[in-house]
Amino acid sequence: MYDIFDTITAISTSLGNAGISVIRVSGKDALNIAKKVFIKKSSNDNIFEPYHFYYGLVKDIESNEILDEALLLYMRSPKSYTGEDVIEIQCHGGVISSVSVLKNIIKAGARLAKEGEFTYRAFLNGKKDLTQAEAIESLIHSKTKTQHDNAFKQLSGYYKNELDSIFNYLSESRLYLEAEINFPEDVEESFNFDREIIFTLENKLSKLKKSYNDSIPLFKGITSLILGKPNVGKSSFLNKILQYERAIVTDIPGTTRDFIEESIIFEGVPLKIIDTAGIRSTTDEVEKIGVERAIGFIPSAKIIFAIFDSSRPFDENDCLIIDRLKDKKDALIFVLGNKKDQGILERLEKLPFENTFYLSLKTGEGFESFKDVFRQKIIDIYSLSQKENFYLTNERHYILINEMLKIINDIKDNFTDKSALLFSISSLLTLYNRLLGKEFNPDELNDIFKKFCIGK
Ligand SMILES: Nc1nc2c(ncn2[C@@H]2O[C@H](COP(=O)(O)OP(=O)(O)OP(=O)(O)O)[C@@H](O)[C@H]2O)c(=O)[nH]1
Ligand SMILES: [Mg+2]
Repeated sequence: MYDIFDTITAISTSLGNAGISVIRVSGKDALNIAKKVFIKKSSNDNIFEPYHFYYGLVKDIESNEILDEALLLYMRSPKSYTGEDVIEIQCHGGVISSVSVLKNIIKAGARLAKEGEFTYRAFLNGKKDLTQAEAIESLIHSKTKTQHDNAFKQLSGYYKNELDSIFNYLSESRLYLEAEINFPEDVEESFNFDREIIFTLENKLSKLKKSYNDSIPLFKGITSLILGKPNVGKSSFLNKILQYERAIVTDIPGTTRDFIEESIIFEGVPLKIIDTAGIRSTTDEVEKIGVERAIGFIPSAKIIFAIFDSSRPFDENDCLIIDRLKDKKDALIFVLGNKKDQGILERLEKLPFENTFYLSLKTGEGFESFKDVFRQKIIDIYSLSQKENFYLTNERHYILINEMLKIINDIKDNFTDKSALLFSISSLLTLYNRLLGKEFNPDELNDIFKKFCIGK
């Protein structure tokens, strides 16, 4: 694993054209390095008070060349992100400034940090438990508000806040039970274990376990299918959502023959959206496979955009699609009558579906009001507006919580056998400690932090 005694440095902002860039230095030499590379403008001394910003120049420690104008902030151990002495230098953005400042800091004695190494140190120094350290990665990579809010809850110590008091009780219980079993003659009163605690714990963990399944669409994308007969505007719809010409659009029915899958955040909602071949009976072998594939997606779809050309009368292909969808209750179905610019001949209201819209993908008419309803429906169905929801999203947490639930099942069968109870409680405590990283194996830690980027 990483060497924890070196002083490490990295550019912590993303490298590119930006106003400023922040270079972080952490470790016992951080302050010394600051003194070597930075000249204060306000005075000739090189005293840096913690938690003060200093304006000055960064100079090359060998040539004395001025590399950039910058601000420097010193955070003294243990009150810093990593728990060590930390220096942050804010220099100009752009590759040249930040890289030259970084190289200079390395010349002054720091080593380039590895992936997630700042957060790794924060974890080792007790600044964050392991679930909080993991939350940093989720927070940085969140693409929707829900993902962000959830990561933030985890970062704020969700697991500890929810579970610590229960595990403190279990930890105490372990001591009492050990005493009772090992030194029965010294224990006057038999320990009365509070069974309710186990049921409360089971309740909380079951909720977390369930939230993992609920989180999959919201974090990995809701499977969304675009269906319709040929030429109704399915690929036009895909392109409109993606905001670029992803799929070929022509007036030849049967243009799309295979399916096209894309991931997109649409109206703040992550979708795995699939455009399909137009559904019709056909003798063309290739098109037939395309149609079968389109139909094959229906069972797993959670959102369906059923597209019709409402400027023409429905035909048997439209009816076939309506028939396929009318009993599908586990998906949110949007019925879109496209080509409104050519008039409305066929009324969608008579169909057995709730959400119907007329629009024109050509002129854009009707698309905004469809988007408004889409957003509202998704918020309702996936409880996105409920701030108190927490989703377990991490597979490592999921595995540990499942193991805990298995042990709880054993305990529930046998509260009276004190040795068995002690054994189960000890196992629960071990699992909890692994969740928070109070107990860990180095390989597992390695796997967690190597997924981070440099600078975090
Ligand atoms: N007038 C009008 N034409 C449209 C509209 N939307 C799409 N079109 C046209 O309809 C034709 C078919 O559009 P596509 O998006 O390729 O339709 P599709 O459903 O993907 O067709 P297949 O891939 O063949 O199944 C193209 O010529 C589009 O330009 C609309 O709102 N109004
Ligand atoms: Mg198409």
